[in-house]
Amino acid sequence: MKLFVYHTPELTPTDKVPECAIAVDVLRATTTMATVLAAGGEAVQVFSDLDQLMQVSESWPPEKRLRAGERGGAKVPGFDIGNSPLDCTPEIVRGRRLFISTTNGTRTLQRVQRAQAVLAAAFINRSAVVKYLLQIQPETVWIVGSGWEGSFSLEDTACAGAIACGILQQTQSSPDELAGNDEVINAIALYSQWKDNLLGLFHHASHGKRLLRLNCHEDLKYCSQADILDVLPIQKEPGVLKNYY
Ligand code: 3SL
Repeated sequence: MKLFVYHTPELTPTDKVPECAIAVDVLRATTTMATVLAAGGEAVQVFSDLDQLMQVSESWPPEKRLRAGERGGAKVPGFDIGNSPLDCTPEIVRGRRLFISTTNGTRTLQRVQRAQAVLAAAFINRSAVVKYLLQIQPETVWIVGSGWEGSFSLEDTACAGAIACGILQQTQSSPDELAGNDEVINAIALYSQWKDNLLGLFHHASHGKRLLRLNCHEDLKYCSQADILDVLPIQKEPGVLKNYY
């Protein structure tokens, strides 16, 4: 297995696709997606365009759908919820499909949707992602951070490092054997420095600060927990993710 880390979707190669692509948006889209599927959501369907989301979800029975819209960290008017994983309780999401559009995370999933396997990862489901990779052993894996509007984000790269460290812990391979690009070594170093204080790392991150300004302290705390959900959002058809387990 060769792992490649890309800090943003814009940095991924355009002339090839990997066997497995992992979209990461720790704050907060992929954390929310994992939470929804763990809470009994039927599926998560992602859109980069808000109007398209409204159009497609219109054909879905209202009691079977939940529309989530976020821009700039805030809920989009007219949507059921924004992008807080804390809103996605079993009472609210069970049996429903989440139609979701966010600033960066849903764009990342769309960018990699032609890969053979497409997963959504965050700290909360890191071990489920590692378990899948060790079981399937894809030859090429891309971990793609969502960043913020084209720029690097600390938390997504740290999560990429957490996935890489999880693989290294359970195999005999060295970082050099696993790494397909320098970004992997960088991600491992970042995660190793902050693994015992992920919440502290989020406080240094520009998007963490943005969410704190929006009073999302509890969201940050929730997103900083590692390995708490045995759930793996995996693409079943373009843009539609369900739980693998
Ligand atoms: O950028 C995104 O996709 C979101 O996760 C951003 S936010 O955390 O909802 O503000």
